[in-house]
Amino acid sequence: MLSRYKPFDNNSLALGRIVIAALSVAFLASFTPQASSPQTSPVIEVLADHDSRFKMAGQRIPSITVHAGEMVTLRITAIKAKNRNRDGSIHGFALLRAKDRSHVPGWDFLLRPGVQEIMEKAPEAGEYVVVCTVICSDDHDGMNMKFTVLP
Ligand SMILES: [Cu+2]
Repeated sequence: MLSRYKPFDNNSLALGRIVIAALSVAFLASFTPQASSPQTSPVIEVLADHDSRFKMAGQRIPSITVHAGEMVTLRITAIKAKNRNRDGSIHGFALLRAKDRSHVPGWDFLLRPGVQEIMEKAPEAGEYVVVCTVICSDDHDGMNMKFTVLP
């Protein structure tokens, strides 16, 4: 008889506990820092030039240095050398590991005439080399540059 008039029976007590638990989780979550998004590098300007060379302003020997895992933004200006691919690309920009010349997934871009912006996540720390993947001229084999990824 009495249980009928109890303000909190077992079911509503259990429900109350669940609500309190849920509120606590929400409350604590509001204080938990968000998972940090990857750092973004400053924009790196590269010229893929008509003489089948990569060039960077202010660098006699161009080389790129970034940090592992950061988002790298490249702004590449491509100017046609002697040849172009059937698909219209005039140079390429692919990343190889220096130690075994193996390709780095995601880092293989074909360049069209003009300016293109590319964003890609930096790979693990190490020494890499950028190579052109379009046979852009007789000098194509020399179209490469150093790419260093710091920890
Ligand atoms: Cu090239």
